Amino acid sequence: MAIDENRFLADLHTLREFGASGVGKGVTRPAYSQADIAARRWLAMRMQEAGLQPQFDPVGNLFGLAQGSSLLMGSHSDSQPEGGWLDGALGVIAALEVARATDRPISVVSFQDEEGRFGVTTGSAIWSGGLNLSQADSLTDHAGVTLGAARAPMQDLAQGFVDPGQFTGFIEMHIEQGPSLDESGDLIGVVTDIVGIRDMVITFEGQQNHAGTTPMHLRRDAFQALSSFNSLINDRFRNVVTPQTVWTIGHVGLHPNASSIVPGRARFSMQWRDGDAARLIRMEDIIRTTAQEVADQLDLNLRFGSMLGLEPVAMDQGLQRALVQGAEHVAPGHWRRMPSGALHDATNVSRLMPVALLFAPSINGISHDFAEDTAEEDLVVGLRVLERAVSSLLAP
Ligand code: HGY
Ligand code: MN
Ligand code: MN
Repeated sequence: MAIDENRFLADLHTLREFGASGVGKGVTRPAYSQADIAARRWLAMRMQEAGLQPQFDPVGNLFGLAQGSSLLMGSHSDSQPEGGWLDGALGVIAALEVARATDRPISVVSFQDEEGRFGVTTGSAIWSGGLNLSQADSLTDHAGVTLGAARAPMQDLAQGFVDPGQFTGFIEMHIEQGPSLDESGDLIGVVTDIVGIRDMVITFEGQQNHAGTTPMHLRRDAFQALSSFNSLINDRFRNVVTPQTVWTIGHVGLHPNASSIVPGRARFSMQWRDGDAARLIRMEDIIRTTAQEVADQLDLNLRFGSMLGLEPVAMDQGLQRALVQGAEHVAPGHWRRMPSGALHDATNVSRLMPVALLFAPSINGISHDFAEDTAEEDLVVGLRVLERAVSSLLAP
C-alpha cells in the first residue's frame, strides 16, 4: 500500500476538531481535558483500524502496538492552552499514516502532557523512567489541580505500562516551531540535538497593603521584587549566554492582583534552555543568588519550587542518516541539519533507545499560538521523507 496523502490530511483535520478554539486552526486541548481524552479515544480507534493494538498506560500515553519487535514513531496530541493544530498532532498522524501505508513493523504513540500542564514532557518522562508516577501524581497545574486527580477519568482505559524493550528506536516528526526553515525556504530539518531545559516556580512574599496610604519606602512590594529580579538576571546573563540561549518568565500570579492593593505575593514560572548542560547550571546559580539578593534587599520572603529539567541530547547518527537519505531523495537541496530549541518527547525516549527528529517548516516561525500553521504540501513532503527513511531502515 502507498502513502495516502488525503487520508493523512483528513485525519490531521479531524484531530484538529477536538478542542478547536474557533480562532483560525487553533486548538485548546490540554492534557486530560475532555477534548484531549476524546481525541485519544478517536486515535485509539484509528490505530485499531490500522491493524495496531491500542494500549493506554496509567498516565494516559496511548500506544498503537505492532506485533513483535517494531520501530516506534509518534509524538503527542495534547496542546498548550492556546495551541496550534500541528504541534504534536503532526507526528502522531504522520506515524499512523506510515504505519498503515507500509507493511513494516511500526508502532505508534501519542504521549500525554508533553506540553507540561503538570511539568515538562510529563507523560514520556514517566514512561521512560525519568519521573516516578507516585511523585508525579502530586505535581499541580497553575490552578492547583494535581496530576493524580486529572488522570483519574482515564483510568477505565488504562492498562499497564508498555514494555520499551519491543522497540528498536524512536523517530518523531514535528513542526520546527521556529523561523529557520521558513526563512531559508528549506522544507526539511534533520535534527542533530535537542536543547536542555530547567523549569521552576519562584515566589516572593512581602506585605499586602493599601496602595494610597503606604509610602513607597515602607512597602514590601512583591511585584517590585519580580521587576528588579528580572532586570538583574537579564544583565547578569550577558556574559554567560549565547544567541541560542533562551529564558522566559511566562506565567505570573500577583496576589491579590488588585489595582489599589500593594501586591503581597508574586508567584512566577522561571524557565531557561540551552544546548550546554554547564551553561544551564551557571544560569541556575545566577537565578538563585539574584532572587535571594532581591528578597534580602526588599525584606521579602523567598520560596523556590521544585525544579524540573532535562539535559541536552544528541540524536542517533544512524537514524539521522536514514532521515538525511530520505530528505535528499524527496527534497534534494532543500533540507538542513539543525538543533531543536523546542523540547520533545524524543529527549525522554533517548533514555531507552536510539531516537531521531524530523522537522517540517512553521509559517513565520509561529507556534504555541492559535496562528501556528504549515502549508499542506510541506506536511506531505515531510511525510514522504519519513516514509522513505523508515522504508530504508526496515527494508525486509
Ligand atoms: O515547550 C516546548 O518546547 C514544547 O513545545 N512543549
Ligand atoms: Mn510539541
Ligand atoms: Mn509544544
